Amino acid sequence: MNLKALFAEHLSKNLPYIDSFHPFFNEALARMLIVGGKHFRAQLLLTVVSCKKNQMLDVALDAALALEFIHTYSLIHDDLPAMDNADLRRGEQTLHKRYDETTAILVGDALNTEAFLVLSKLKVKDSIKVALIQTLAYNAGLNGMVLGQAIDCYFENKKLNLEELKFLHTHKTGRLIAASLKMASLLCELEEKKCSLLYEFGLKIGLVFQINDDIIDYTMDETQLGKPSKNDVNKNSFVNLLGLEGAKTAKEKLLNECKEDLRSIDKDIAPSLLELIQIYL
Ligand code: GRG
Repeated sequence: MNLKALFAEHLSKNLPYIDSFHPFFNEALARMLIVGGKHFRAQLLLTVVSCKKNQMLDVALDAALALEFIHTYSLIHDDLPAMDNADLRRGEQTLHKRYDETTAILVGDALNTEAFLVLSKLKVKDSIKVALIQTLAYNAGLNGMVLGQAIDCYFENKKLNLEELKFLHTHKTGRLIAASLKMASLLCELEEKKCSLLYEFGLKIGLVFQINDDIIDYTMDETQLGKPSKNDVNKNSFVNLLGLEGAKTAKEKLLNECKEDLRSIDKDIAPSLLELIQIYL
């Protein structure tokens, strides 16, 4: 079974669940996870672990679960009326539309905290467990995705320059992607130098991911995307700042740099990661 299918199966068997008399909380909790997405971050982590320490794959599946819980929480909150006010996500009604705003906020909160509970139960050395928890907290939280989102929301309708735009998206999108690779490095106990090179590579590929997302937002329709398109008109997107052709050129340049970086970081990992990147970027 390939890693994508393996993760999808693991996720379907480990959906968060709580016994209570709430009539639909479990259904809401699982909804966006069942619908699923590309599982890009989970696949990044699993790819590195399968190349460097395949015997850790079972533990890595749970670490990947934690990443997808965090990522899914961020999308649920991003879609809320206070943020993007989106009706569609992953080709489905967003949670606040299907249920209500309160449920969507609380499902996001639950997935966020559940991610750390999952990590706290991993069967690894305490030092690795702490490092994994720190890595996810640092990159998803104040030092990463949350700060990026705060800047994105505050500066909607206010134009940022290229450096500021990169800062925003390195935090909002890049840090969680980079965390996936760092968590994999920690699980495989890779040397520190390689761990930080992979993290830096993750930040760069995260930026490519974001530029690509801006390009597809501009060029595809809602049915193709499974979420509202042309949603970035008032936002600080790479297409708005550089134009469509400029964004495409920037993406290709950065992507080529990433490919070169990867080949020099680790010869065992490079082919499989390049294959994964090729699929989505
Ligand atoms: C609410 C704290 C908080 C943060 C939200 C990730 C995020 C921050 C907002 C999403 C906005 C967005 C469209 C960003 C572009 C890049 C991105 C993260 C796209 C969505 O991720 P995919 O493409 O989604 O991996 P799937 O559905 O495939 O999992």
